Amino acid sequence: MLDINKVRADFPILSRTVNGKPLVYFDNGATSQKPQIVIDAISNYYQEINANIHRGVHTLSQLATDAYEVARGKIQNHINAKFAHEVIFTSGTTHSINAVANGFASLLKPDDEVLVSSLEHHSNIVPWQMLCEKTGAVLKVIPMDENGELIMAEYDKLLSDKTKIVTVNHISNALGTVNPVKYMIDKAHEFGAAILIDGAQAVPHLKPDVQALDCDFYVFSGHKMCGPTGTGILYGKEAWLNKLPPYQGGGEMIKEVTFEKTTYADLPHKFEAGTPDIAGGIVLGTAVDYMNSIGFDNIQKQELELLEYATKRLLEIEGLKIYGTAKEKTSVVSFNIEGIHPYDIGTIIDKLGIAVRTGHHCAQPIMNFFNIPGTIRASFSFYNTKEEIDVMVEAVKKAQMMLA
Ligand code: 7TS
Repeated sequence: MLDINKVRADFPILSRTVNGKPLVYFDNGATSQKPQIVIDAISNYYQEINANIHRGVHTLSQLATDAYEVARGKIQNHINAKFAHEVIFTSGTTHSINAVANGFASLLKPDDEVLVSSLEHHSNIVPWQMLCEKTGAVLKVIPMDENGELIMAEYDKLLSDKTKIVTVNHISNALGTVNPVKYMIDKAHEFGAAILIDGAQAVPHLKPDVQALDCDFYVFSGHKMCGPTGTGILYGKEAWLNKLPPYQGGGEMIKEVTFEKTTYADLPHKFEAGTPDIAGGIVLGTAVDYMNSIGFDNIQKQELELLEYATKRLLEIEGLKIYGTAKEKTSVVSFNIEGIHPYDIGTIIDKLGIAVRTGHHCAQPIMNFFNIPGTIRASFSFYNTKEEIDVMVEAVKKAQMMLA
């Protein structure tokens, strides 16, 4: 069981006020808050061992390099990657997806097909469109239904020998749908296609096992799982990472450079050009340790309770509609109130100290599907409480009265 008061005490920001009211932070889908241990680890790094990595023989450089590689090992263990060199540090999910999409440019030819799901964040749509523009490959979309669930019968029909890569999120940021990724991975492989799983919204809620999933790529951001901004991971199976050309050229990613020819470094360095966010990578390891110390069973139990409670309480409000009613859903409630623009509700409840996201959530095709400009999205973390949900429900009712 979670001792919620103890957990909340780990997050200094949760005790601040906003607009004179206690902060209610329900924008966890955008980014999570950070525990003190993560905040301290950032300053410890700069106070104790700051140096560039993989470069000097000097002691600090060794210490920083060791800490960076320890963090890589922690992430390898966390996602159960077979090798540490399959774990590439990036600046976030967006960077990771672009690295893979860019790599596929050398492998695709006109009329090959790329399958994306209709539930994607823009960062898992646009890089693939750019890839298709570059190569003449065709982008196909896996449709969804009114509940916000992908239609697997349609997915099965779209797959063919032309399919070269499938890309889908593990969990939808706008609706909270948990997608049947294991089924989708196995199906893609039946057709010899690679598959990338965007785990940006999954890693705050669950511990992915990339070997059990058997996905070819799994990508995520550190900042949504209690880690620092500017950090992310590209996991790729060794064979795929060896096959793809590097995304960026520069220092650290080479074996030998002459003006005639450059040879690339081995994994993972081939994909890590330039000086990375060293502190960020190390502290992402701290964040992973922190999440595991809370325990994903505890996290899921708390978040499921919050999801059920928020759904029930919000539906008490007249004219309120929830978007995203999938059977498998994480702790996200996207909603609108009849006749009121989501932005107006968001603005009023912000005055009452409540942070939610309003708008299209970088998922415009989902909003188009429902024929709405956007939603109000409350996304809960394990450190949120039912009392906070009560505060939000009362605030939304107040806003509704003011705007009616
Ligand atoms: N994929 C998904 C599923 C996401 O939810 C996000 C960010 C990204 C990719 C991009 O991650 P980044 O760290 O590279 O920016 N989602 C959101 C959100 O829902 N609200 O703000 C950011």
